[in-house]
Amino acid sequence: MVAGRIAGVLKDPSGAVVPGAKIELESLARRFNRSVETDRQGRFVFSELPSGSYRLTVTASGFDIAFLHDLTVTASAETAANVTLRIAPVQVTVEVNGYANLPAAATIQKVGSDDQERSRNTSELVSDAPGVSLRENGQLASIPFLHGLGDERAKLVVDGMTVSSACPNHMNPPLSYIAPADSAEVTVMAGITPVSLGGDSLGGTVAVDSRQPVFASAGERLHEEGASSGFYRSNGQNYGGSLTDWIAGQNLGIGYTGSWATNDDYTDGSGHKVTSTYAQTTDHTVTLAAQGAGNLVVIQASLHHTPYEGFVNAQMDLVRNYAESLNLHYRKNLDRGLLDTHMFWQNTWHSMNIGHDKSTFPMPMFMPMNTHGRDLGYSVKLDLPLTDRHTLRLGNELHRFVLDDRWPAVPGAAPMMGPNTFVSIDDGRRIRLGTFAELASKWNAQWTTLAGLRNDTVWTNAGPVQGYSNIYAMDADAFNALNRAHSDPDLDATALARYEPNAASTFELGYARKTRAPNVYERYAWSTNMMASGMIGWFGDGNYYVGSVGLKPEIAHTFSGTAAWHDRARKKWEIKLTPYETHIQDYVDVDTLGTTMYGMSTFAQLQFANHNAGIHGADLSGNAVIWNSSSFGLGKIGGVAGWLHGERLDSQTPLYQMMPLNLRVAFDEELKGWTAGLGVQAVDRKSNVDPHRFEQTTPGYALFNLHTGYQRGHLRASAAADNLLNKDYELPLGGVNFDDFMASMWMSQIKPLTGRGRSVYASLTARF
Ligand SMILES: [Cu+2]
Repeated sequence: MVAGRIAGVLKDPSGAVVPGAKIELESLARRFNRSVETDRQGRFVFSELPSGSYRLTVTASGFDIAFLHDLTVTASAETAANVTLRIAPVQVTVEVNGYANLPAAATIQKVGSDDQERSRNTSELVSDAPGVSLRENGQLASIPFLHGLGDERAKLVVDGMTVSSACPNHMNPPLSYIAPADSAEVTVMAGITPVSLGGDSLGGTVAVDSRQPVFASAGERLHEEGASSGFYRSNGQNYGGSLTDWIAGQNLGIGYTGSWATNDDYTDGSGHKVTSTYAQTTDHTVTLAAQGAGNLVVIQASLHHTPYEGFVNAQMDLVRNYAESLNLHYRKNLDRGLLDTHMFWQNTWHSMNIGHDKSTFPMPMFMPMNTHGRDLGYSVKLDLPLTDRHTLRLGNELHRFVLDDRWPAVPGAAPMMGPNTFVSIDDGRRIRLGTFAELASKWNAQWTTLAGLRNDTVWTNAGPVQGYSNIYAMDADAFNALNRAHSDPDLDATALARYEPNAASTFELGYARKTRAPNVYERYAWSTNMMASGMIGWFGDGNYYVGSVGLKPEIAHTFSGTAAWHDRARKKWEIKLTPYETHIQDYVDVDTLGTTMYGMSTFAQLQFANHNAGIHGADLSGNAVIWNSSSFGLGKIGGVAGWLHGERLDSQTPLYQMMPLNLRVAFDEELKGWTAGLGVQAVDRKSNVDPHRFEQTTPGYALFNLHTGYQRGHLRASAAADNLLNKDYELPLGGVNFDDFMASMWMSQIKPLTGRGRSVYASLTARF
């Protein structure tokens, strides 16, 4: 079999050629993405392409984005793809969807410099996707919830790597290891996920990818691109910057991305300073890439250092997190098909104690806690077009996570906190081997299906433990006497059928069975001592958590449908509705061991336990071009609404942290290098609360923001005002303000965490 190619010339409306434009090619049958730049004569070529259907995206500054849909490549032949661009005021960010291998409800977002600048952390890049809500978790990594299932119930993949939180409070989740400045593309699949992109998760998948390497084109000796950027936010004195540079020949490239950001505590809408919301972080990534003869190799080496980060909704703060990682990506275009492999390693040193705000409260409790996590894994995926209609996808992956969690003795604090080291987790292991097969089929112009099966076998274990002293001995002895090794062979299945009766509508129905085995803390957090169990838990609720060695995996059955209507070119308007229903067998919830009162507040000591649960809801999203003319520019409106209800079935009580009805609407205008927008976020009152965790209701609220930007040549300036009206509001997924409770000497009524008051923002970016 000989591969085919696509070649073309890019021109502007006057017929002049356009050099230096970015041409991206995506396969409609598989997850495949390549990009080149047009040469001095406006030419571009993609060679060595497997037969199949492709979509071409053209991005050139000063022009509207152009698409060529459904380019067919056949063996040994050249497909012509000549494109004429349309003048646009500024480069726009597009959201495209509807690939044969992604559900219709999925969104792929190209991250623009505007998105990078305006996101405090990488999780915020996904906050506008349908089905997503964010839980506050420090300043560096909010936690995405997909259809009410978040944290480790959602799969978070960064450049093909899967890493685990090496912390009993999940202060360092996966998305904290990629800075917004390094993020180029975000894929969000809430609910149904193809087995090739899922595994060991229930709620869906968020994949964040950094820039694909761009090599010099035929007429170019060296290709260089880069950017430097700085920003300032008034609320909390948040400022920072980033630098990225990439130099490549036709076969080899090297690049660097670094970013740094710092912030102090923010102030809420009532003028109250919210303590322990400070943070500082630095990221460095060096990338090496090589290509040739249908092969692509990318090696990334990263260092992430967070010297401190406060956690207002936890008893402890992060006092140091240092992680180093290596990621190797190898892709080969086969005569027929595509081989895609990743190998990765990450080493994380994480330390907690009370930080500089909590240490000023009355009776501060110093308590060092050190965790060390090691992630090691690989993935191999093979796409094999069987016939014109069917593509088979096979894959195998391994993720090995090893964790130690030790709390050194505090001098003079025996027997509560000495004389020995408290061993919270000793050599905790979670090893997962996943294997899948998936068949993507395009039966005719109207019908496509996707069917997949996967097995993930998860082995967990942990070594013997000890407490600070003999007062912990009963629990430690009982734990050490247990057989702690588990193996959970879990089966996932996905079936999707899509019907596109015409170019203006899409209907899709899907079913997924998804499983997640318990994490190391859910099984092996062993102490029922109040002080020790108060250190465990990633819920921001102030409660006390104890593990359960016998915990079973969670199994979710999800039925979901999507109906979408759009104009034929998918450029002017779209409206999309996704209702869903999930039944979760053995959802890892809690049983109450006891309750305790401090002053005016009540807390519970809870043990992880399996209970059946159900979540149902719907997402509605839409966007439309309101006007598009040379004198008025481009005006657009977009909105996302989400509603869901989650319930534990035996007690008929609400699940913890279910986002109430919420709506986001944004109006944006672009004219001659200038952009401006107005956004509204409205959230209903949270009245369905989990009684087991003493979750509190939060009132409804609406937040307004304004933003503007101006681009001229290589320079871009932007400014924004968030929470314009300085609304005082409580975060429905923010947990409690534990700092205020500590500051009152554990006497006050604990309250939900309040959100940021008005903040004014400015940034400047130079591209070179
Ligand atoms: Cu931590």
